[in-house]
Amino acid sequence: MSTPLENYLKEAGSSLNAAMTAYVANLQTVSQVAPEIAADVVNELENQRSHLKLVASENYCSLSTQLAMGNLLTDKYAEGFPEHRYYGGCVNIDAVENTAAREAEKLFGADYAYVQPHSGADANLVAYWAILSKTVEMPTLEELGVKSLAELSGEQFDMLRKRFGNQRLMGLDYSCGGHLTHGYKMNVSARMFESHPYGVDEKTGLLDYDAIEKQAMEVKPLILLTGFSAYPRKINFKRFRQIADKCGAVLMVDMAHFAGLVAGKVFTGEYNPVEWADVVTSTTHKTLRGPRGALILCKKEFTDYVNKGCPMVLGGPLGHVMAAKAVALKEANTQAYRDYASNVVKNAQALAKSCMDKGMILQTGGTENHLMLIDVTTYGLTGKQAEAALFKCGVTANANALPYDKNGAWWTSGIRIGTPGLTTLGMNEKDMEEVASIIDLVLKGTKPGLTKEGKPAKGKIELDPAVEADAKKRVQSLLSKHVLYPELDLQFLKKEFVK
Ligand code: DSN
Repeated sequence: MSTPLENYLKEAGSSLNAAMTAYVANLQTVSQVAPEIAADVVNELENQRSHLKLVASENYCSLSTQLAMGNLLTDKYAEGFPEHRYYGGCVNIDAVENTAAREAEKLFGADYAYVQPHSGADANLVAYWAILSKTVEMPTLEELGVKSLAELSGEQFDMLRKRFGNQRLMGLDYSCGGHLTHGYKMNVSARMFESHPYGVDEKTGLLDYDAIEKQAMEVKPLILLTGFSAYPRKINFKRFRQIADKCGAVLMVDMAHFAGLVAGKVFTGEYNPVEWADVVTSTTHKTLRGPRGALILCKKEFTDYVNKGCPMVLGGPLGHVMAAKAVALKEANTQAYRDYASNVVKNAQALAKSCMDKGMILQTGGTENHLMLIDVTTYGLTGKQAEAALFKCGVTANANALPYDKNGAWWTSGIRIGTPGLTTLGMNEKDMEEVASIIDLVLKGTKPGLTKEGKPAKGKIELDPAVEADAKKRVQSLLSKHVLYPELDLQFLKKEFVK
């Protein structure tokens, strides 16, 4: 019996393409051990091809980026940092990490880049560790009267731990669009620090820089942190720098959501955090369009502290993922990528306008970045209901709390949508009109479901079947004009790998 690769080579003839060949070879090799995993990969391709991806934090990385991860770089331990490892034989991991880090520095104009963090949450922990290590003055061993930390008494150690751990962090409140790791009370960040979150203005939904300044002067945080998971506007980092300088804080920015807009030179000057912050963290897989992972950029005086991220905070770096970060960072330093980043914002603004033309209420009245928050209570729905109805019709989005949300963080009153994914597929401002129209159609055609007692249930929906059918048809029509990874022949992959 011939193998999938042999079948592909025979079928493709002269129309053979490298990406498809690599995919078939990869899946064939995987399926020799775990056919169900090969099938999952193909099913995920089908899933992603058949849904409009409006999750603001997701994207589609290139096949070059994906393929850079499928190799033996995963086999090497390399705790430490380049040329300073806890294992022998790291010369090639050093080369990979150095390439990725130098590419990040070039792309963002940063003094130093650290590309090991496995996720945005990890990157934030490393940043906290580095800032604490650099800024919190600790007694010397001599002052403590010991030759090594191991000799410390329990009491002395507790004293050191308290000095390190009683610092103040001031980040955007989770309920106003901040991230869990920015000092949310249930997150480890709020156990490490005394957390003093700032909010957004209740009427406008915007950051109020004067109010933040007043609060910062009262709190005097060690770290003033900005960045978000759900805020549809630009942030003035120059203003944040002034506030940090005035209150004596280290300025940290988590640019995970909008890193691609910084890389793509859409956010420049006072809107470019790298120019103003001491430490900047980011994921690599959102607008930046790289592999799942993260990085840190910092001013040179933080370099030695950030470099201790592994092993002080992180486990061993993922060599194969750092390789993929290098590929994606190179891709982001091209005119094609800069055009993409600019189109992400154009599309978001077109989508926001079309949504508002349909009567939807958008938080802050629009967007200046890649995302927007829609109040779905005007349709009589919770965010969770809207998310479920949209998903049934082939649209993926997520329920998201609006600032000071009466429905709380689980059911929510809003949905968050964004344009990074659709823009990667090549959709334009005209397509955004159709996307808004589909969202409106679905939400209008959805009613809250009922509990057994006949009361409206916050999590249940009743979706009009005619609306569902129409919306699905329109989603598929849009997606058929913008196929994800057109090099990959889904039907062939299904035939060979999904039994
Ligand atoms: N999960 C990311 C987001 O969706 O914004 C943040 O961690």
